[in-house]
Amino acid sequence: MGRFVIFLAFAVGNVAANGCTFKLKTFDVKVDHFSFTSTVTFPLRYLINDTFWNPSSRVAPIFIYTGNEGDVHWFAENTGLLCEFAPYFEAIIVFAEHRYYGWSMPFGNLSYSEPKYLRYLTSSQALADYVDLIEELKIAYPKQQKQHPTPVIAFGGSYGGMLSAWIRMKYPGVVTGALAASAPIWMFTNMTSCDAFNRVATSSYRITGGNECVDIIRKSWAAINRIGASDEGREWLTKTFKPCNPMNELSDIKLLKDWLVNMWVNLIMADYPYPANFSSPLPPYPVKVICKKIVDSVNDSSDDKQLLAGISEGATIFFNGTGNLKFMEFGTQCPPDSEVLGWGYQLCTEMVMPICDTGDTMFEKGDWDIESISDNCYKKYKVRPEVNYIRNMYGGKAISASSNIIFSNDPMDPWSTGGVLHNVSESSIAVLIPGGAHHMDLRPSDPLEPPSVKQARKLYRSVFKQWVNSLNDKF
Ligand SMILES: *[C@@H]1O[C@H](CO)[C@@H](O)[C@H](O)[C@H]1NC(C)=O
Ligand SMILES: *[C@@H]1O[C@H](CO)[C@@H](O)[C@H](O)[C@H]1NC(C)=O
Ligand SMILES: *[C@@H]1O[C@H](CO)[C@@H](O)[C@H](O)[C@H]1NC(C)=O
Ligand SMILES: *[C@@H]1O[C@H](CO)[C@@H](O)[C@H](O)[C@H]1NC(C)=O
Ligand SMILES: *[C@@H]1O[C@H](CO)[C@@H](O)[C@H](O)[C@H]1NC(C)=O
Ligand SMILES: *[C@@H]1O[C@H](CO)[C@@H](O)[C@H](O)[C@H]1NC(C)=O
Ligand SMILES: CC(=O)N[C@H]1CO[C@H](CO)[C@@H](O)[C@@H]1O
Repeated sequence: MGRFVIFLAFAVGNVAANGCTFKLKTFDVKVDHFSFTSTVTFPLRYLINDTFWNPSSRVAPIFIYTGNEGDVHWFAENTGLLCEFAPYFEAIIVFAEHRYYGWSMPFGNLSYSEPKYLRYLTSSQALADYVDLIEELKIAYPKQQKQHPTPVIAFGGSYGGMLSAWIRMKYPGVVTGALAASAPIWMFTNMTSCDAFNRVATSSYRITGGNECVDIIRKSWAAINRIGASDEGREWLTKTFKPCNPMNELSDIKLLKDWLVNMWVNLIMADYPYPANFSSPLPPYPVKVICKKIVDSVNDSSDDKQLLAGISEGATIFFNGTGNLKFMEFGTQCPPDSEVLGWGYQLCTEMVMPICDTGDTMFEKGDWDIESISDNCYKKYKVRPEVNYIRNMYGGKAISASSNIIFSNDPMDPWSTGGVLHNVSESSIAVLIPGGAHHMDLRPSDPLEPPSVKQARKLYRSVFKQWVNSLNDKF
């Protein structure tokens, strides 16, 4: 995947993304927003479509997607809501790229090379980037009637949704309201119990993939431990799962298990009723498809190898839909990937999200061991996580003073265990979307999506109208 090549191959031009087309632009932001002594800047990338913008409208807003941990195009391609709403609201549409991802590297190819360059990768710096960009856009796109302020609605899904909620909480004078879709802002220490995530994931698999599938996945961890104990077994695992490099060490087993855990989590998040395309194309209802493949392939066998071979066939559907994949992305020698490195760093600093397992789910039993996580973080990045950082920075559960935020969640999405599932104030509300998986409400509308998603969009439209109107009523 080698995302580092992206900024070398960068060219300004037009980009098509999912119905809307965008202009790709850059905007210089400070490397360190929280210092007056340094004025060093770097270009942050964003996508913009101003076709629907109506400067003579009293209420026409800026819609800004507060980009998360990846290339900005990826979010534009998988988010349809802004484009679908823009003509009605006569809005400008912007997708902003998160610093240290995609092409937006504060120190070019050195950005990930040393702690002194990586230290500006924080959610607060990213929010400050977006604030400066918004203020710049307000100037670049003035209203004809100067007394009319430009409303701003922030959008985001997952970590991007956390950012959209936080930017409204932190900068209420800049951002009028926020849609935080599947945003686990309470996935932090002492806000949710650490075993909830795996429980909800397992329940979802029981419903969508069936008990037999859950049973096979549950057994797979011990099977990997048994086979991976010998050199010969690891050779077999290497042949079967095709990591970037041979699994020579005993410690490589953990990488395989972590990679599979990630796959199961990503798969349930992406359980959409229509075909989707992430790292590779996925069929509709991919959980059902992949579980069926695995169950058929294991065929009631209790043989470790047959069980794991079945799992690897499922993994092939998930990752290798193109048939072009050379190896699976796990191992100690995979090519560097800024998404993996960057998110890894964020997990090692601010994003301390405890997940544990009591041994009665489809995942492996395990404690949340912050000491060993901290030591690994230090080894890898020379930093240690601060468990209460996010709570202190963004309010934790004490957010009843917030306003104009929609938190949307499918209660069967495991990330909803860290989501806001009840109304926290008059205008910071929770919307539950059964069957909505991980932020399906942001994705392009599709005839196959469940009615709950259509209803949620209807509600968003009327709530957004209130937000933009109420801002202007004050003038
Ligand atoms: C914005 O998207 C629409 C399609 O929905 C397209 O017609 C228009 O040309 C785009 N504008 C820009 C500036 O790319
Ligand atoms: C960064 O890129 C320059 C040339 O563009 C190259 O000379 C240098 O070795 C690269 N540095 C790293 C750390 O990759
Ligand atoms: C899926 O996405 C990849 C990369 O984002 C792209 O190269 C490919 O053409 C897409 N495939 C389909 C079927 O849309
Ligand atoms: C499944 O197992 C049964 C009995 O063990 C066997 O007869 C059958 O051929 C197997 N099916 C496949 C597809 O391997
Ligand atoms: C992906 O699929 C192709 C075609 O079936 C196969 O040759 C290749 O080995 C697969 N890659 C991986 C990593 O499984
Ligand atoms: C929160 O309030 C909104 C509107 O007042 C309502 O539609 C919604 O059902 C409430 N959400 C929950 C989870 O009670
Ligand atoms: C579930 C959890 O993480 N509980 C912790 C909450 O905070 C106290 C004091 O810091 C800890 O002792 C608990 O373990």
